[in-house]
Amino acid sequence: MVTTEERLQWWRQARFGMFIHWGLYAIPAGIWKGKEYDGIGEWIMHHAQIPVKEYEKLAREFNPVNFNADNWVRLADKAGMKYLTITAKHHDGFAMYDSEVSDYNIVDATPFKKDPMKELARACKEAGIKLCFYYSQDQDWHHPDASGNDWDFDPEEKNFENYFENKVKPQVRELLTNYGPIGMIWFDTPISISEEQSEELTEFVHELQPDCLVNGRVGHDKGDYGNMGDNQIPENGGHRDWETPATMNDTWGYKTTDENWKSTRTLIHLLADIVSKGGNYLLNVGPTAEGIIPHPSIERLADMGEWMKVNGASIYGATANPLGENPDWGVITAKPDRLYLHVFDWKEKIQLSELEKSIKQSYLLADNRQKIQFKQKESKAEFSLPKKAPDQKNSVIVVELE
Ligand code: JFZ
Repeated sequence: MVTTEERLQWWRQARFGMFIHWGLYAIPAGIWKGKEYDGIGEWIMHHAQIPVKEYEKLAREFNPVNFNADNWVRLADKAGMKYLTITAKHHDGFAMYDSEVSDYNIVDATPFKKDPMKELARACKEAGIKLCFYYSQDQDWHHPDASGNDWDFDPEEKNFENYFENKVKPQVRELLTNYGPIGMIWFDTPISISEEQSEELTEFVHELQPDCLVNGRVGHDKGDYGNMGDNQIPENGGHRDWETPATMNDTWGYKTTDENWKSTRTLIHLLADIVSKGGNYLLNVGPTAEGIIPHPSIERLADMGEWMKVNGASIYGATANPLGENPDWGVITAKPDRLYLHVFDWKEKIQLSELEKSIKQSYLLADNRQKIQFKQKESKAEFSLPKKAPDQKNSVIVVELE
């Protein structure tokens, strides 16, 4: 019997993963019949109340000839990401993998006719990155018995049990049978699912692949760990492991008009902040209908990878700040007998308090490991920083404790 603690070991070490929202919604990309719709791109069918009969015609146009699994996995790998979670089926009900359960899938319904998840499974295995699947187990706007589509279907007529037994479980079985070891199933938006069904689905995953994690959005506080709201970071982690799913701009699925990209500096600070509170950062990319990851995402991930090369030790396997609240100059991540001071706001002197051990030595984490002078008096210490703030890559200070 594998325990949740055992399942979580790789995940606590990983700390940083890639989220990929990719589906038919990348074709309209936020615009439907000439009208631009606000909000997240993968919700266009809902926002525009597109009838199933109209929306499913998009499948005939979906032909991502520029999709290259090796390129996508290499991007994640070079960014320092250790797991990759991709939408196998989002709320629109379209399966982005070869499903025998429903012909509404990328192999049977599109001119592409190939299974991108097979390619990603191979590429992830070669790169040593965990492949994980996002699966919308409750909302399915293509199915009369699922939640979410009350413009084609009468909510009073829905039989959720039928959807759960005859689409959800068979498709989750396919995902956990046909693609090798899966790191996690990332469920989402539990609305109609009962507590018993959330429990049953969690056990179903664990029976098929005992090492596979189940996220908290399976519903009713079940699953192996909790999920924060989108782009939400808690002040403290709460009662169990947690993860922040986050966007680089303001949408998960590709939108032609969303150019509101967070800077690399912001993304690195968010990563350090999340880890300093004990969480994981699942950072999203939204590929186009042609299979291309937008260039601003590629740029930011490459820069984050450069930072991770120098500072990864302060992230991978690191845990929450043991000294309590983060200071005003940055955040603190920790390992046994070691603190990592992520100095966002470089200044001549910075202070620590609540120390319970003596400091052995302190230095910049960057390759030059430049010594940092400090004075300690009981639980308080003051560090004298080099006047010239190093570039962002070199702004993590190691404090080794006795
Ligand atoms: C859900 C999806 O509806 C969305 O399309 C995307 O896949 C995102 C990652 O997950 O959106 C949510 C779900 C939960 C919350 C917010 C947005 N929440 O708990 O605040």
